[in-house]
Amino acid sequence: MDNREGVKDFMKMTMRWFGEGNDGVQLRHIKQIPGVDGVVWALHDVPAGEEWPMDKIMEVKEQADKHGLNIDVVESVNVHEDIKLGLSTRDQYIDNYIKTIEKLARVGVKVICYNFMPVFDWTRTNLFEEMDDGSTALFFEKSKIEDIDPMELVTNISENSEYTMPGWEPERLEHLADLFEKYKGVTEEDLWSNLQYFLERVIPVAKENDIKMGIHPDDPPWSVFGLPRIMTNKENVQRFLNLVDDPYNGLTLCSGSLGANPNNNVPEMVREFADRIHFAHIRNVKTYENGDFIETSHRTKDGSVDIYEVVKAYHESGFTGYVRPDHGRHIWDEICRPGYGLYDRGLGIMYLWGIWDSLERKKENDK
Ligand code: DNO
Repeated sequence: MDNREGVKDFMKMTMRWFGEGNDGVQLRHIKQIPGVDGVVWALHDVPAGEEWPMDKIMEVKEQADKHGLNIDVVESVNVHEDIKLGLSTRDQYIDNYIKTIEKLARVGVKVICYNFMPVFDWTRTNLFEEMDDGSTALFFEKSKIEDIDPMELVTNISENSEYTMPGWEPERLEHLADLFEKYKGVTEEDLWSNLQYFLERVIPVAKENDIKMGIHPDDPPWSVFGLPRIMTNKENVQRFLNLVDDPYNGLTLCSGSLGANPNNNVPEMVREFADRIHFAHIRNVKTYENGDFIETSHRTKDGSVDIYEVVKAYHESGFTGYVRPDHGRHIWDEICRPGYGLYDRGLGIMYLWGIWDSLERKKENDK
């Protein structure tokens, strides 16, 4: 029995899981990490824009149930490019999105994470950058991205990983040239209005089904390859929330994505948007003056994001939403999906609980 059962005023810790047998991290491993109650999941083999099949959803539920883990959070139901592009074909894809929301509600899903980044989801230039201690981590080298052809980057990334990474699905990226062509002339303002169109159709359905939608910020939070990106900073997050001013239109606040830009004050954003944050990704990055960044351990001292302050901001806001440790480094010779090993994410979870529990104890003692 989890000793947090019945405790209502705590963050709810989860861990991302890619399916049994799909990578090294299995439900029985996740279950052994203290304070983790659920998995963050998706049907990774269903292409964006298609309706998710109920039998496959049920299969996930049954597997998780066996381990006593909840499946409250889905990351991601991906948004088809035609929706982001505002093409006339978008309505059929939005219809499918809506049907998926309704099906997910039937198995008790509470939060759906998605993003609105054109073509590329998260972008890095090296998946296994060596750190001084011999561990490796995801790295973004700004000058490299300015010079590299997007197709070359896709090839490099896929050749360096035996896994298909979320957001880097080959069947989508094989149409890269065509996609770039379609995005020619699409401005940030176009993206805003296409996002609004999507939200106006989807949020009422999410609300009816009691599922909170949480958009993920752009990673990194600036334009790559000349493509427009809009979920990048505090002002734009506020603008997003105003597009449909409803609690069901909320955020997946990712400290590592937003934190890659040193001008973003993540703890401040947590405090400001706490009541619209449904899902928190908490991880650290070390940023450099030239715009490069590397993913570090969660510990405040190791990176540029003050994770202690981030957790404190959640704690003081009375946050009871879902959290995941997000990415980790690759340590102890673990062979794993880039960013998603068991060991460093497990360490990250314990750091986050360590901060939370000591803040909680202090609050109790101060009463
Ligand atoms: C990368 C993830 C992203 C994230 C999506 C949300 O590891 O953080 O792929 O899941 O942007 O839709």
